[in-house]
Amino acid sequence: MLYNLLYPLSEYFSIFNVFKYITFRTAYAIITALVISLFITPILIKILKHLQLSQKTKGYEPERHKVKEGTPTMGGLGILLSALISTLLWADLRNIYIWVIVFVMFGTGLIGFFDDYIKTIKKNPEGLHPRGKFWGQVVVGTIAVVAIHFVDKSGYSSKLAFPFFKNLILDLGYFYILFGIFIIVGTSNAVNLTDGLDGLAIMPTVIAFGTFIIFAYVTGHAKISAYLQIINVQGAGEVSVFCGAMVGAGLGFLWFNAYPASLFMGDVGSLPLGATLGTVAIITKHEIVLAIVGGVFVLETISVMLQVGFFKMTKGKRLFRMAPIHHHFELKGWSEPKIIVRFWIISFILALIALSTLKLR
Ligand code: 57M
Repeated sequence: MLYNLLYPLSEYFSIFNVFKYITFRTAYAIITALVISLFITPILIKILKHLQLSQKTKGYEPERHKVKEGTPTMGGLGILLSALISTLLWADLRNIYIWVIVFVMFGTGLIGFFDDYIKTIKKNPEGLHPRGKFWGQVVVGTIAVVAIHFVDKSGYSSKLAFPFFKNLILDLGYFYILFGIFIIVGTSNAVNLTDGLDGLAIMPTVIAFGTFIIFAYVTGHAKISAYLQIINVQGAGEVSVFCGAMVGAGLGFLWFNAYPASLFMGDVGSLPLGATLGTVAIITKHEIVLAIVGGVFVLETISVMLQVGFFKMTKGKRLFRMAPIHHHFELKGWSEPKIIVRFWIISFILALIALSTLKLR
């Protein structure tokens, strides 16, 4: 909004020229979201505590989780609000990609909200029926992927680029719609599965959005994308501003979610964080690279698939002590902060590997 309001004034006051730069607006989107998040989250904690919006544990979690009962949840509302305000302030509001992302954030946030509502207010620990949740995500994902296809001017919206192979671009045609929905729904659920220890989901999410600040910027930049021999998507650079807002909002949330957490994000946080990350990967044509950047989420999801598959095949035997895999390490006796920080380190290294794909081709 500031771009739309103030940049035209640069004709009279050259200082407003600075609003033209995505780098400047992204930096301030990070700071703005961080400040808002740090300011509103303590208020949110007070309100959630007053309303007693905490979740009952299901009873089968590692023993240590008993002490977490009573911790307020739905802190994701603070992440969404801070990121939204900051994005609306700093992004070019004529950019349709921004509105597609805001739509995904709102749509999946609503699904997460209903899930949390049932868990906390209705005191039903099972939450929304998994099928209802899934189809809700599919509807949001479909609308987003179709909208991105219509906005695209690059001609690459149904195409898939492969990291490390500059000439390998596969045209998926209409199958891209299914693939795109899979990315959005899959990432949304993967972040949700990861959200089982303090700070375990938010920091890898912050690292992933931080990495996508760079991917979005270079993909949207005609010259840099040509130099790096990656797909150029007109308007994708603006997505950096949104990614910056998510980094700031996420760090603000982490302040309170750090071990021992005073607040959990709830599904109202985890579902939109993952879904918007998937949407950003689709817009910036870095869908496969997302699997590297978000490797921790992939690992957590695969651990569940292997555990469930093995359990069914062997009629009751387990591959891990418990899935998702962070519970396995808990039951092995690792302390919670040790698991969390080690997963952060892995995320950071994966982000560096993902960034290296820009040059290694
Ligand atoms: C969310 N939610 C946390 C909090 C958070 C198919 C199956 C693997 C699904 C999976 C599942 O339900 N995952 C989704 C997990 C819960 O956190 C709330 O949920 C929100 C995210 N949706 O924001 O509001 C608990 O996680 C802990 N927590 C923290 N710090 C945080 O910052 O400590 C969360 C955030 C919180 C708190 O204790 O109450 C959750 O774990 O319920 N199911 C599982 O993950 C279950 N695994 C399982 O059943 N494994 C079996 C299967 C695969 C065969 C096995 O291995 O044998 C685990 N669920 C629970 N405990 N509750 C097992 C351990």
